[in-house]
Amino acid sequence: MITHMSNTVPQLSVPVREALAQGRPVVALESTIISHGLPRPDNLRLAFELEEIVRDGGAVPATVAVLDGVARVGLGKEELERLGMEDGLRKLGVRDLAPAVALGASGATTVSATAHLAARAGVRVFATGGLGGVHRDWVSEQDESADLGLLARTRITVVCAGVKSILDVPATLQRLETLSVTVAGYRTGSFPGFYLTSSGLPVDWTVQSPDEAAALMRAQDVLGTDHSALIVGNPVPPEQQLDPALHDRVLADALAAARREGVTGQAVTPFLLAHLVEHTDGASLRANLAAVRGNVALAARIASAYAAGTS
Ligand code: PSU
Ligand code: MN
Repeated sequence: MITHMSNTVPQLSVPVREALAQGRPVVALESTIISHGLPRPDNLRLAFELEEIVRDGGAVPATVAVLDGVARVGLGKEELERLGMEDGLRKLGVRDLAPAVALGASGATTVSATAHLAARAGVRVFATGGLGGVHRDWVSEQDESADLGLLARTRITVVCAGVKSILDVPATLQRLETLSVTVAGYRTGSFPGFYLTSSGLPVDWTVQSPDEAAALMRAQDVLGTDHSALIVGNPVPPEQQLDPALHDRVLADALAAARREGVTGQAVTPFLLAHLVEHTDGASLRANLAAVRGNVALAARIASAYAAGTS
């Protein structure tokens, strides 16, 4: 039962393989947000919609997952449907990839696992909602997402709306500085706040256009700092953000509930996100969807600008 291991790892879909071979732009998309981060049936609808947004932006979508022990970059319709509807899919960080492949498991990939597989396939740009990071109770729990360490050693540009606001955002930005991961705001001098347009914290660099982001990536390539990621923080438009007062109030409840119910490990992030959706009457979901859509559209433009300048 280990025949799948003789396949190329990761397995590329035909459109992704052809686009990469011809130097055309490809955008990687993560799958944890589909399987574990969003409620059904919005999740599956979004999976298809995000691929369409990438195509509209002139790039080829490459949703990443591990299905029946095969690590895949680029999924077909049935595979996307499995991600959106199948019960019992695992949440796979980068350390889970080898066991999932060796043991024939199926799961959605987090930012860390998606970035790893995408970079290995030669995909340069990746879009998600919000990155994982340092959790608020880090001193007692030591809970820091594997996303950060992986981005410190992976050649990929991640377009995101900052890090999830359930986290300790200042500590996360500090960790990114320590890890030497480049962070730039897209047309903003402040780090986006995921559901909120701004986290209230500054970023050192701002890019004003996809061309400027692509120029930054090419500078990483020639300087040899392309062994680590570029994080492009793309804020949700102010009119689509979650009301900041509501956000702060419900988030405090969610954190207290997680503590009370003893939620730990990989379960923490999905628990908090679901709690916010429920207790904001879906307003957090709408802000989350708006952020992801905007990030995917921008990622397609950055991937196109980068491909245009390097071919
Ligand atoms: N952003 C979202 N929803 C999500 C996530 C990010 O809008 O569900 C996922 C990403 O896959 C990210 C993961 O990599 O949460 C982080 O989980 P953890 O904190 O357990 O590392
Ligand atoms: Mn964690």
